[in-house]
This record gives sequence, structure tokens and C-alpha cells, in this order.
Amino acid sequence: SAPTPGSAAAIRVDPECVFCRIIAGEIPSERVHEDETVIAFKDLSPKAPVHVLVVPRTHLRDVRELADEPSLLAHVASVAGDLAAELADGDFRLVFNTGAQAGQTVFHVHAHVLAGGELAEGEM
Ligand code: DGP
Repeated sequence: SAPTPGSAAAIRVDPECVFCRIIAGEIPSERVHEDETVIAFKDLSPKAPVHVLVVPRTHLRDVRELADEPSLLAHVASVAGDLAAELADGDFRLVFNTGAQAGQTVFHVHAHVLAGGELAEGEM
């Protein structure tokens, strides 16, 4: 079968990183998807009926770094769409908080997938 997009690059791990620890299984999470290059799990404090995070396994700081790996970025978007269809009606908002001033608190890139109802404008 075809390799999962992004699978050629080595996976970087930061042992201090909470999402690296979730990926390693050291911290429990409610996983809704996993493959060779990304995992997805439910957000701890959901802001929508469906709120999951799609997270590349490799430790990249934010979407600016992920943009250097276009096939991996595309795979994150693709998995987000699949999960919105599987867990909700298919419509979704995809959010990358990038930098502390934009509300990023975990510096391991993740896409918020918000779905499952009409989402207010400006609502995360
Ligand atoms: P951001 O603010 O964009 O960096 O989003 C970080 C999100 O990660 C925030 O919505 C809460 C979630 N989060 C933080 N720690 C954990 C955790 O240990 N488990 C889970 N499931 N989610 C977490």
C-alpha cells in the first residue's frame, strides 16, 4: 500500500512535551484516529460538540514549521475532514493557534477540529 504522507521523515520527540507524551502513551487520551504519521484525540476542554486535535507524531512547534512538510500538512487536513464526517455531519472548522498571543499553549503543532453543530463566528 502507499506510504502515509509524511512518513519518510524521522519522528522527532521532545520528552518534556505533553503531546509527545500522549503520542508515546505515557499520558492517556481518548484517541479517535492513529496512523503512521498523525494521531487524533479528544480535546480535554471541548469548545464544540465535537472537538478533536489532529497531531503529527513528529515534534514540530507550530503550523509554520509544519508548512515545511507539505504532504504532512495536507494529511492533517485530510484526516480532519474524515473525522468531521465520521464524528459529525461533515462540516468543520480547522484552527491552528500559532504563538502565545494567538492562544497557543501547547507548542507541538495541532489542528483543532470543531464540528457537530452550527459554530458561532469568532467562536473557537
Ligand atoms: P492550544 O491552545 O491551541 O495550544 O490548544 C491546546 C489544547 O490542548 C487545549 O484546547 C487543551 C488541550 N490539551 C492540553 N493538554 C491536554 C491533555 O493532556 N490531553 C488532552 N486530551 N488535551 C489537552
